[in-house]
Amino acid sequence: MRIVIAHNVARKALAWRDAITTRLPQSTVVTWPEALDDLADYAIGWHPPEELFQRECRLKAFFVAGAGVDQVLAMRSLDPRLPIIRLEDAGMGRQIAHYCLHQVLGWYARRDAYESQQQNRIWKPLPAATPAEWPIGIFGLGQLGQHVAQAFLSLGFPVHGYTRSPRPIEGLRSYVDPQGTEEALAAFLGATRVLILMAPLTMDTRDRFNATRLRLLQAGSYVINVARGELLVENDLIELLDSGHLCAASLDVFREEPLPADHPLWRHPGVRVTPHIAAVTLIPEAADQIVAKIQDFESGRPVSGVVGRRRGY
Ligand code: OXD
Repeated sequence: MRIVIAHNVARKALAWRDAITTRLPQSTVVTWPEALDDLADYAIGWHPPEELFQRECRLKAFFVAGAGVDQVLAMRSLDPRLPIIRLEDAGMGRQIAHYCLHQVLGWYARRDAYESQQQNRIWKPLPAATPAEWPIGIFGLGQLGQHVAQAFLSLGFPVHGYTRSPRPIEGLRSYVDPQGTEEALAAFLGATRVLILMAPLTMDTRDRFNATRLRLLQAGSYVINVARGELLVENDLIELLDSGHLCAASLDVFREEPLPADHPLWRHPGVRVTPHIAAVTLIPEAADQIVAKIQDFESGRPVSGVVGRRRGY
């Protein structure tokens, strides 16, 4: 079997090559643009170049080496029949849950207020919160969203989930909305104090969170974006933070990455910026999963995680 790795970070491409070679010692694994003696059977990649799909025209499948598939689906040279297979959790759910818990528990425990009191040597206990006052709203209940939902439920937070298809999770209040209606979204937002964006970037989710929809959140709400920057209209978020309707936001993803040095989000007092690290691909876990899927593919067994091209995830 011939496998080509096309990762935009050279060091990671080599790590992927080694991880796949160890697991499939009979295969020939190279990193792009190195050529094989014949066309490749499979490619594994992250932000691959357009030329990959022009040269490797006999791929049986392309495996995305990360959570989101939007950048691959946007490629012009992609054959519409080529199966695109995404990672299914592979250790990312745990990481994203930790990221979101860290942000919410900091707000909940009034971290900023106590930090400022410490700077001014003020000893003053503030009223303690209860989880019931902090309803969490998760927009997008795929595998990662479900992981985050379970993490908050286990700590006693009320959790609301907005989803296209039903996800039976005990204790979760779900807003199942196959048509993407404004009514269901408004009901979900109205019940939410911390909005966590976890949905993929598609035509339906792009720019979904503009000023009009963010205003539907309870006054004094919080926003976490660990999905894609394009779900959120950043200037509208800033406007609502400035007006006081929103208290704070933790953003791990941005419309432009790296976030430009002069972008107002860097300096906004209500915003915490992290450089797209809420979940990183853990190569050993991801390689185990991809190799198992290649073996399923080769033996004609069904393979999970195949992206629906029209759906966009
Ligand atoms: C992503 C990733 O899809 O980092 O954002 O995997």
